[in-house]
Amino acid sequence: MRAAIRIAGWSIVAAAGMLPAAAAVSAPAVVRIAAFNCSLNRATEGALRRDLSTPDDPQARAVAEIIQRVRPDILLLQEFDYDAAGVALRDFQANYLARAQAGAAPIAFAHSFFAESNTGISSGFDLDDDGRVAGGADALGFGEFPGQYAMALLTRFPVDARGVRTFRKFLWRDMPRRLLPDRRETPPAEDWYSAEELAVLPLSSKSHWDVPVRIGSVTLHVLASHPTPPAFDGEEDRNGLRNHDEIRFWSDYLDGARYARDDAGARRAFGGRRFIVMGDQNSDPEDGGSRHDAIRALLANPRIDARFVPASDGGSEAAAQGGANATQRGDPRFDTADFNDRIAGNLRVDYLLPSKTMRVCGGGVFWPARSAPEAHLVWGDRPAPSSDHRLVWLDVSVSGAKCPPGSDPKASARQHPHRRRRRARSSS
Ligand SMILES: [Ca+2]
Ligand SMILES: [Ca+2]
Ligand SMILES: [Ca+2]
Ligand SMILES: [Ca+2]
Repeated sequence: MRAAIRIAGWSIVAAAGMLPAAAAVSAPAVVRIAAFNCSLNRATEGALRRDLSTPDDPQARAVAEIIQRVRPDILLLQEFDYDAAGVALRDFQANYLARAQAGAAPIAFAHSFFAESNTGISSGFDLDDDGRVAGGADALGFGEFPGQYAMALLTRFPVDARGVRTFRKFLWRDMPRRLLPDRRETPPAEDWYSAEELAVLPLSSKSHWDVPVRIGSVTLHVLASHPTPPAFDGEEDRNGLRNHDEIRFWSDYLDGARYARDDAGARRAFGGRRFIVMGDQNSDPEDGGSRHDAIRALLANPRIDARFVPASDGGSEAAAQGGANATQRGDPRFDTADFNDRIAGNLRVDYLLPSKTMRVCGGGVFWPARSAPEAHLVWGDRPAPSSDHRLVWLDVSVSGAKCPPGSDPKASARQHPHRRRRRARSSS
């Protein structure tokens, strides 16, 4: 039995009769955190709910099997169509995750968080300048109906509902040093959008969430967002610029900026000690059509430990698809999405970026080699059997304590020397 608690416009679905937070789940030494753009979006409103109302949707089964194979404790799903009552998310758990897929053990998450998305909500303006007010590109975030391509968080650990902040409504024009698109033919700079349009256009194409998760006695802030793809526009690059600023939001947030009013009206600096920036940023640091400086700055943020990069064998193998892949600079082992090779090629766009206050013990990208037993879950003709993105995971010692034996040696080998150096410095 589950109860939906609605607070200030967003909902939390929690197991009824839940124990107090600290008693619910004791803190494990290592927590597995995953981000998965699972492509559980549909062309029309209600279609995902219909597909998930039975246990038979082949794509949802493949997505669920991947989750059951990796077995994360905290999982961010992206491109998961929103419905206000959380029916699709509940049915995905009951009809897919709770059922063994191809022999994999069922998996349950006691807690979840989801909220409205700007996608598909009409702006009332002709934002893409095609002469009419209609279609996904005129919405507050690209989408054909409200909540298409939304996101949802599933977690074994309780969400601190009162500590949640969302930044769905924060206006792009109110971001300092924002990069607004320009219409080259007309004199003022940055005039692609009118003042009236800028008065309604949010920064976030879906939403930006700060969701505190209580893991035993410590709090982990999940910082989740899904910036718009830097494509599907013209030379004004309105989506590329928005993608850049949506990513830059987190750099500013971690740096203590207080310009952003959250959806409850509060402006205050981020005070979290442990956090993980996660999700599909739609930007590769080396390749593809995004403005790379925002993602590079985030990767280099002094509070983030981005040294360990999740990788896969399948990503390497998929680079042989050719096209754009042939001229890319990034290591294909780090790719997390299998895009059209005539346009973008395969890219690293899905991230888990933990705070330095924790310790990375391992991780990976679920992209098995073509000869591996689980290959059928990701390899295949378009559309892919599960998603065009791959699940990315990280094993994290949230307390910062040493990784237990059996952790990924590559990760711990990189962690230990740094730790020793830091200790040496602080004791001198
Ligand atoms: Ca239009
Ligand atoms: Ca202009
Ligand atoms: Ca490809
Ligand atoms: Ca690549």
